Amino acid sequence: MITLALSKGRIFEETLPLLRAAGIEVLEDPETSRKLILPTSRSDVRVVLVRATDVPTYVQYGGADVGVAGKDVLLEHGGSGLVQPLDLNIARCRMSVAVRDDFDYAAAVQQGSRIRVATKYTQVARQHFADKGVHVDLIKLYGSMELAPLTGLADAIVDLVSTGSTLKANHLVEVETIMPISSRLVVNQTALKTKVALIGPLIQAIEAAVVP
Ligand code: PRT
Ligand code: MG
Repeated sequence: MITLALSKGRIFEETLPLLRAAGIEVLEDPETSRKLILPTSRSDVRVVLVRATDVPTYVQYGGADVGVAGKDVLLEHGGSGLVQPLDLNIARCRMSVAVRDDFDYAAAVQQGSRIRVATKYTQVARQHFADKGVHVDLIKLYGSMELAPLTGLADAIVDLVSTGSTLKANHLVEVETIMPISSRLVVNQTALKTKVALIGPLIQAIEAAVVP
């Protein structure tokens, strides 16, 4: 049996075609079902639904053998106990620095001011500003980062951007792109060895279906 950890929403939706190409149909719709374990058309494959940020943890400790997680989530998790054989090129976006449209970020950086940055992505943000030699105080948030500059909680945020419409609706502007983000297949290090007969072909079939 292989247990595959997915999160509801964009990762689930965008993983389905890859699974289908590998001959796996998920038999229930997570948006209408209340089940957390979904059967598939293969009796030896099941899907478990977990929060996006919990996918690496499930796979690391063997609660799932395989999972799909965003690079953002994997960088914060650290990746220990995980093998990352494939970039699936799905759920794409970018991680960026954004500020209120009336905040002069370039001037603040040039003056060497300490900038208050709110983010869920403290590891990536710390590294990014250290590399640029920008002095920051990081404030950890778990959601709605866009609100922080509007309320005076922070000068800037580090968040994911895809269309840019969320930033625009909140009078924020992107001032730096930190990195492109997509989702990766992650595999439990031990399961990759002990269940290689099942997991090996699954990785190959998914790899063949990835749209570059
Ligand atoms: O939503 P929930 O709190 O349950 O969990 P989650 O936000 O961790 O999960 P989910 O499903 O929203 O995101 C899963 C993964 O999708 C993330 O880890 C990213 O790798 C990837 N992804 C791709 C995105 C986006 N695009 C994205 N646009 N994740 C989040 N967003 C958010 C962003 O944080 C911002 O609030 O969408 C908003 C910006 O979108 P635009 O289109 O207005 O720019
Ligand atoms: Mg979300």
